[in-house]
Amino acid sequence: MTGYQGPERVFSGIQPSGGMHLGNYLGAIRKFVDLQTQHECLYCVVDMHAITVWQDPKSLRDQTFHIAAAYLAAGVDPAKATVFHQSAVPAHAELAWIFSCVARLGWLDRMTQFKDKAGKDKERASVGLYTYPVLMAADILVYKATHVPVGEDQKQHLELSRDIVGRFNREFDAPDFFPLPEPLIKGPGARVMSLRDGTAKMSKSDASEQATIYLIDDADTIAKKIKKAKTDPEPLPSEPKGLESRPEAANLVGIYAALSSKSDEDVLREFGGEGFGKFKPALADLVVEKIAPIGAEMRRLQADPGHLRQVLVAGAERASALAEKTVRDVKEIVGFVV
Ligand code: ATP
Ligand code: LTN
Repeated sequence: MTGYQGPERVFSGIQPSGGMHLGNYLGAIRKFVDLQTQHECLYCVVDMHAITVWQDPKSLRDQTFHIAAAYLAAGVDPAKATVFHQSAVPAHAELAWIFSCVARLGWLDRMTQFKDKAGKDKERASVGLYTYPVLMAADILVYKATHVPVGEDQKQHLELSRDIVGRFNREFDAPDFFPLPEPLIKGPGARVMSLRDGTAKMSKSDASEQATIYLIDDADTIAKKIKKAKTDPEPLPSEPKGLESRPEAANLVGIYAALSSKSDEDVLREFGGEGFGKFKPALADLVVEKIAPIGAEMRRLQADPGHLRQVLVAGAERASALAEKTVRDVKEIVGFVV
């Protein structure tokens, strides 16, 4: 618990580390759009996080514009929400250093994403990949954000942010200083799985292009990927219980439900007893209807990187004003000469 009394604020970020996909849309960006009308929101392109694994400098800038384009194309309005890139606001890195002196090695040792991403040879992983969740905590707390819309995979990182807040507020005897950020995870689409393996999450970095529906895919490509998606030979069950040991079927039903704002029950009421020969074309039509227009708008926006740059730079200016105030106060609390 903290005694934080400040305003509610939403923060989230996406790494410019590859093509935006259906999982990013359903798990994150779609929520960003819904939240911007009721809350003060900041949406960041976290380029400093992206370089925790190698990024070719020749493509990083374009990838940053790609994420910004996805935000805007999906409906994030820079007049309502602050859209910016992380590296333009040095306060994130400053607070991350202080937080790295608050977080304990034991906490970071438990992070499953580090284990997954570092793979077998963790001696060769960057130090940044290891301290990644500390920078993430700084992203959120430099704005004293109270709510963080993310997909299911970020739950553990959010818990670490909360641990950092608890320890900071306690150790420095500043019980009201930082809020405990709440993850906003629930809802259909919080965990979209690969089209090739219903037990692995859909990811920017999947080796198979066929596993992932990119927001930039055209209608034809989307339809082909869904047609080829891995399934089993059984017809769809008439109730969600029947999906329990059928991860691929569960994933496709989940995508249909998330995009049509229905429950799995409703979808199975409609398609229960049908084979994939009937369900897949219906799903392909729905994904094309909802995603292809976003892709088209992204292409239009990406053709004018000058405009995207302006949006990011203006956003960074607004974000900096908030972030610098927090860092000044933190320096005071920690005992630095200010
Ligand atoms: P990578 O898989 O290469 O690590 P990513 O696709 O997970 O990258 P991130 O930038 O790490 O992309 O995630 C951006 C946002 O999208 C986060 O909120 C994350 O939780 C969400 N997200 C990512 N993949 C999925 C998914 N398969 N289902 C639901 N949400 C997802
Ligand atoms: N780790 C997140 C990206 C991220 C983020 C954040 C999300 C970096 N900083 C702050 C929410 C809040 C991911 O999706 N991989």
